[in-house]
Amino acid sequence: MTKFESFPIANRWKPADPEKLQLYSFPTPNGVKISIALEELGLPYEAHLADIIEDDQKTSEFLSLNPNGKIPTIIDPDGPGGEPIGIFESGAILLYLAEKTDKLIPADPVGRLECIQWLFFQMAGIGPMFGQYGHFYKFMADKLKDPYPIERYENETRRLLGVLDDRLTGRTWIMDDEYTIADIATFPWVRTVRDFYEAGDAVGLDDFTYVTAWLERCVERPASQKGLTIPPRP
Ligand SMILES: N[C@@H](CCC(=O)N[C@@H](CS)C(=O)NCC(=O)O)C(=O)O
Repeated sequence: MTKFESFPIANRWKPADPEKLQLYSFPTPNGVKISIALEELGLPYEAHLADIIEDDQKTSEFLSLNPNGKIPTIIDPDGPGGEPIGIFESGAILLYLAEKTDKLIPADPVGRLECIQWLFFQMAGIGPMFGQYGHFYKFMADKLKDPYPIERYENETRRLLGVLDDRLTGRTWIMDDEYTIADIATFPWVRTVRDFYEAGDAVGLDDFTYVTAWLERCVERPASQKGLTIPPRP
């Protein structure tokens, strides 16, 4: 049995090198978390474009790996016990990669938990709230009869930026001097508010001076520069 025989997704997006980790993604804030982490770690991988504009993520092959029908997903041919493993949910993938390599996560148990806590803060707070904000602010503003959805998510986005700003006060990275999966999970979403939703002024991003300085530090890392464009848009 080949390593990928039990993964229908690999029939649609065929691995060129079955020894490499396979990433199925699109360059959105959730997708680039994984390419950025893989670039930081220097793990060999192949990136396949699952085009969410074309609904690739709703095909039976994609759903066989992620029943939730969303990018990103991975297959690591060298999973636990040397067996291949498929994983979905960007936070779970980041944690898996950090634990597999013992990198991008603090080694001490308390720091590790603190890092996981901030990872979950992104997954449960920043990602869903910023995402809803962008939906209403960028894509639905013309159609809304009521200002409530934009107000609600704008206020929540601002509040969450305040929490992040407090955390980053006097710190280089979310986990002090250690760059971790918590930073990698979070900065693409802040960048999206500024650059894709073009909502920096609306949320008062410049008032969050620790966040904006940290965002620049994150973005200018060579792994970020590369990972932010993987896989390339069609
Ligand atoms: N909680 C999920 C969210 C994934 C997600 O929302 N992915 C979006 C792109 S950023 C997607 O696949 N959208 C297409 C769709 O919903 O059909 C994760 O972090 O992996």
